[in-house]
Amino acid sequence: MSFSILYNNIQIATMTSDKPYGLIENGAVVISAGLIQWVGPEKELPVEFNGLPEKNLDGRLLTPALIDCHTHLIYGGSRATEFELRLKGASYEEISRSGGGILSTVTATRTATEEELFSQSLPRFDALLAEGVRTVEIKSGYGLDLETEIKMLRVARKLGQERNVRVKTTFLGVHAIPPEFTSYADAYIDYVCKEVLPAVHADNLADAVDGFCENIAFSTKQISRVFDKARDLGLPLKLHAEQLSNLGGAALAANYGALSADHLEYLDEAGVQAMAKSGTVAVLLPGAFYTLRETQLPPLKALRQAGVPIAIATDCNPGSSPLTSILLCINMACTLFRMTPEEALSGVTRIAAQALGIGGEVGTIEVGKKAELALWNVDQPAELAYRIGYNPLEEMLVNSNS
Ligand code: DI6
Ligand code: FE
Repeated sequence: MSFSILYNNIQIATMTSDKPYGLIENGAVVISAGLIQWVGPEKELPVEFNGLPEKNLDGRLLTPALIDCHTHLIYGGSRATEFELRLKGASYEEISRSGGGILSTVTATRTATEEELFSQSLPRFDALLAEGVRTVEIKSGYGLDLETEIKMLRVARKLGQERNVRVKTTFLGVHAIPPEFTSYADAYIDYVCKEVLPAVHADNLADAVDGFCENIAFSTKQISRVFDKARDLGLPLKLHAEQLSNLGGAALAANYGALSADHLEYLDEAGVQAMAKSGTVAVLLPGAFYTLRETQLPPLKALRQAGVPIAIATDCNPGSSPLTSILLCINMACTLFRMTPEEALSGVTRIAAQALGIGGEVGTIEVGKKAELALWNVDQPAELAYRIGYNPLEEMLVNSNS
């Protein structure tokens, strides 16, 4: 429902880039018709807004609603057994090569009905929303056949409708080589380009296209073929690159003008430069780094120096990152990657929006942006990064014009 309201007595982390957190002390925000109409220090409020219904927010912290810009949260089954195997010494790569890993989730996802997939995924989705998230990117990639990829993407759309939040869907058909195509990866790429991607696009089920560029998955040459097709269809691109080794995937993505390249632990200087040149966002995923007990850190200093925008995300998936907490993700980005709390918060707001191509709509508290705000019971923004396993969300302030 649409209404006009003035919120006052707030500390506002606008997350604009002009000063740390874009912070406004003793601030006020006017929202109406689904949009932010005014934001600034309370004492500068224009007279035209006098007389609006007011709500005093008791000095609490207001941020843009958070954005999780990289998840695989729709899947069947669980990989707890694989977790146990890894603790006994098996590596993620070994498990993957012996038919476990992503392929075991593919079997469970193919077997599940659309309703089962929805009900298994909803609690993961809700866990994210409970911590102030209002935009979630969700990838396919556990179907690897036309029917199941479509089933996953339909469930993604339904989750967004069910909770009335923004879901951006990403087609990740080139996530792994399905069992039917073992030793025929190029034939699988043909199938994806000729049948699966066009059908997914015809049903308007994909907002972007992603791939897994890795020795255990697809080469840069194979990814290029999918990117060419996606570009023909007018779909934005993303890429899982340099997660376990350096194949030059990030530079490839950058050369295609991709929105983001994600993971990036093994990114080299040439990749950093290519991303800087194209404005491709680096999406870092501390949950996967933590779960896989990775020791190679993403090149944070080089990314900063080159001015590459940096987002962070949960990568919520059953294998390498069973993480459904955006606040823990923020904490991990600081503790594991040494990002500053301000960088981490920008990484789940302004820059995460950029990684999804929706930077003009959400991600900061500015006039004209969507009125999707999170109110926190904390004294300063760094507390959102500092606490571990604690959720200080007071409430979501959302104004929709529909
Ligand atoms: N990289 C990842 O970390 C996830 N996918 C990918 O390409 C892992 C997915 C899984 O193990 O199920
Ligand atoms: Fe991922």
